[in-house]
Amino acid sequence: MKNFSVLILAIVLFASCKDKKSDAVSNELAQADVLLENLKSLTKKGVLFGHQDDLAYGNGWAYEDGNSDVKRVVGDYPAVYGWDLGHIELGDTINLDGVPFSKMKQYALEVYKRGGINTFSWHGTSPYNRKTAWDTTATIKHLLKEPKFMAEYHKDLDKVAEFLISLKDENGNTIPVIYRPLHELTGSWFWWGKKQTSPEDFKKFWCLTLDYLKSKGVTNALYAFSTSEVKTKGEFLERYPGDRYVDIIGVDAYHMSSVDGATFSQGLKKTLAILNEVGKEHNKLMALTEIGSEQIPDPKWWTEVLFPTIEEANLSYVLLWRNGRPDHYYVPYPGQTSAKDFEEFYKNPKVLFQKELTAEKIYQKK
Ligand code: BMA
Repeated sequence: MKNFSVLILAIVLFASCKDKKSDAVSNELAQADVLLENLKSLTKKGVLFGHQDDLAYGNGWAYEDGNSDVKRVVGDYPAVYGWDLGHIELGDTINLDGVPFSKMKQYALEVYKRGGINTFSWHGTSPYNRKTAWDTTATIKHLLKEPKFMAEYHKDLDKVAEFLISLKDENGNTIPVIYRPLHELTGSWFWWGKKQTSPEDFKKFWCLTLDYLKSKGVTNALYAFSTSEVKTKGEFLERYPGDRYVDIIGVDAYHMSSVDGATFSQGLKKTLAILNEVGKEHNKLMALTEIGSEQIPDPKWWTEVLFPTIEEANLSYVLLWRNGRPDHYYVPYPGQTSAKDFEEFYKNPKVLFQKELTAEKIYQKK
């Protein structure tokens, strides 16, 4: 009897990892698929430039309609806008970095209306002990074994689902977005991290997360699977949940101040070559889902470090991290050391900002 239950459980878990998109395709899903297809062809033209929390705050300002540090320097908005859902699970009205969820929703609509792209990550607190995302207790193991903690996680996902579904335009159409849960999964600093979770448990958890969101009616999300920097293809694929559960593959990579530009570039190029191998074999869109050099001390970082590193990498987008504090920012503001170089980078025809993306009509079926 016991073996029989185990068998049934195994079948259910296995099946749950295979079934995404098997249902009738809804309008919203078709919309998200249009976005995915258009992004795939756009990769041939260039790489989209993105920035976390771009419209919410920047150097010396916060919540001023229309403002953006990127725009202050180059006169154009980024093409991709990152937002984080951390603390939505607590029922808070502002996220972990102080962005009101109501504002985030308003920005996401504004972005969609001008033909930009929204991507969401989730630095969520642990459903096991409610410590921060950076808690390194082996959490997933508990969630999979103990229904009371899984129920907590489901409650968290309910809030995420509610938010994603609420992203609608004036005609009631749900806005397609990129959702990037459980990110930097090959690092060991989040509760879902490598040392805290076996590959099998991670894959199971990824699939049940997506299945649960879908069961709650989320049809407008493309899913990004994003690791931290990896050294081998095996490392990248060890926790990969399968093609049906992933739309975009990516890595997060930061240029630390202790490392010179050439060394950073060389290392990241190796990771991007791995990403390209996997992307080709699995037919996935690729992205640098987070990148940056904190405070950008190198005046030529954009044209001499970033661009040469990503030039041949067939990426859909690069997302620079947030301009959160005077000591924690990743895009320049007027007068910043690298601002002039950022203007040169902007002019590069292979790097696409909002104006170029708007012309592409990314949400329209071609
Ligand atoms: C980190 C830092 C933190 C922030 C977190 C989530 O990289 O920017 O200050 O809280 O991302 O956005």
